[in-house]
Amino acid sequence: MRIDVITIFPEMFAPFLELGVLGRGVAAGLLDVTVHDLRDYTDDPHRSVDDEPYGGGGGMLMTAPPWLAAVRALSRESKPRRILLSPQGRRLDGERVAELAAESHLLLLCGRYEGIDERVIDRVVDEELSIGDYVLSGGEIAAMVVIESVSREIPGVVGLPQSVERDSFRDGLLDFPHYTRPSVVEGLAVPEVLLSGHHAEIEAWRQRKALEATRRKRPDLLTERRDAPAVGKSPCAGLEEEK
Ligand code: 4HQ
Repeated sequence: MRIDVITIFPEMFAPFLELGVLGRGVAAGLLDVTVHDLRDYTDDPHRSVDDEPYGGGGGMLMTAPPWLAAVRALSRESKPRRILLSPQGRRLDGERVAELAAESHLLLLCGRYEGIDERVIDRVVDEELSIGDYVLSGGEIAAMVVIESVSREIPGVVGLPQSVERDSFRDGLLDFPHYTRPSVVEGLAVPEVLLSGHHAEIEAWRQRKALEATRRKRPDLLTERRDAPAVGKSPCAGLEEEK
């Protein structure tokens, strides 16, 4: 997968793209991320990218011409899905992440200031995408959230395929609790079943703990599930007595 990013702060992306799971995926050529400086698409000596809003109101806006030039220049060889990070966008979730991972080329637009001239959205943006209902100072962190979550869906980026399958949300449930050595921490012992070597029992325990955690911490995930099992066949059935 190819991902291009347009920003006035390209330096923000360097350690993010070099380190950890993503760094390995990039180094292995599993995804090709290129970060572009919006100012390279200006044509004035000051390389300016902002101006005052028509109608007043204070603050500064990003002007349209550098964005139009940058997006068009980066859409020449292939037709990327062009995404503006914005609180006005549809909210990102695991389902959208998986859909974006199926694209061959993404172009992420990171705004700053009070936002971007609306005509950029009219002309060269396919969708606005939000990472949550709060306000950031720029789209860069939001773009990193998209890159990191999407990259994990690319085969080979995450070491063991089973760690992707097991993750929270994969089956619509939160993760089960995890334990490693030492076996006792401040008087708290590891649940016995995990030391038993009974793989079927361990699997059943993990499934039950995942359901319990979801019901307790994120009950909304159980009611929102598209594949929500019919009443009676619910995976939560029988949990009530345990409490
Ligand atoms: N932004 N999800 C960039 C966000 C945001 C979000 C506010 C986008 C500022 C300039 N982006 N502008 N939430 O808060 O994606």
